[in-house]
Amino acid sequence: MADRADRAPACWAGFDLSRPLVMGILNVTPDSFSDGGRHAAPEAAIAAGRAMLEAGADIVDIGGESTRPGAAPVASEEEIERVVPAIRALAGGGGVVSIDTRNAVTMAAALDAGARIVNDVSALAHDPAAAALVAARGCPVVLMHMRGTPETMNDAADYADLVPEILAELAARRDAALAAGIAPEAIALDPGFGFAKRGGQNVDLLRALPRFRDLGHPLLIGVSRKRFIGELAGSVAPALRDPGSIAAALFAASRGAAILRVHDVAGTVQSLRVWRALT
Ligand code: HH2
Repeated sequence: MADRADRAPACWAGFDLSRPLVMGILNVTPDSFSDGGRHAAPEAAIAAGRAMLEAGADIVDIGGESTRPGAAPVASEEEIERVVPAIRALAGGGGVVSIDTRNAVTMAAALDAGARIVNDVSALAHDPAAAALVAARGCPVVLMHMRGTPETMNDAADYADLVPEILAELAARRDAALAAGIAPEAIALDPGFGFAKRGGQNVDLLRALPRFRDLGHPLLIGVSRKRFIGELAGSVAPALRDPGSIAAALFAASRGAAILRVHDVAGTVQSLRVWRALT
């Protein structure tokens, strides 16, 4: 255990990691699985992002392409048009913004508009130019585990031995990032809940978080409103899954998660405050 604690990074992206960070989800899309269309207009997106920062979000994660199972890709030009107004407004007001994208040109446009962090569900595998871009910009990056693409990932969830395979595949993406010149301290890792994982596999992954922490990078956990939360809660629709999502986020925090990617910022911030006061 001492070894594990020694290897846990103390900070990431300029944040002190002695408490879990809250990353608010802002999908500027017409088709995201739980909030599609709600923030598609720039004014609505900006207002929602400001409300998250006021509620205590450390980071607002802005995405212009849904990655729900079966989602079709969006052209980068359209993705950039969707995300840049919200990035400019929120970063211009002093908020820390991450860009949730698989495309290098969108990463570049978002960083130019003031985003500070790149969050890539393909772990920089989708776009051959992405790793060099992140290395050149020197920005923090989240590398998430996935197999296939959002269109195909549901057919790629067969594992002989779930945790060791995902650990090895995520470590390989981390090693590719290091080989591209990305600094080790810039990297956060994410097991990728719901991405090429079926119901109970997500539960097994959550329970195995300490093994992911042993990779030596901060862990980001994105369980908010995902299908397995709805299943565990008893067939609950996506928009009604925040209480179950918070329960899973607190469990993840207790197992070493450093960054919690959530829809319900206010609820998560309050729950974390109480949980921290009691532990
Ligand atoms: N999940 C989603 C999108 N981006 N990034 C990371 N690092 N980890 C995740 O688990 C993750 C992510 C999917 O959720 P959401 O953004 O709510 O929906 P959609 O992809 O439909 O926009």
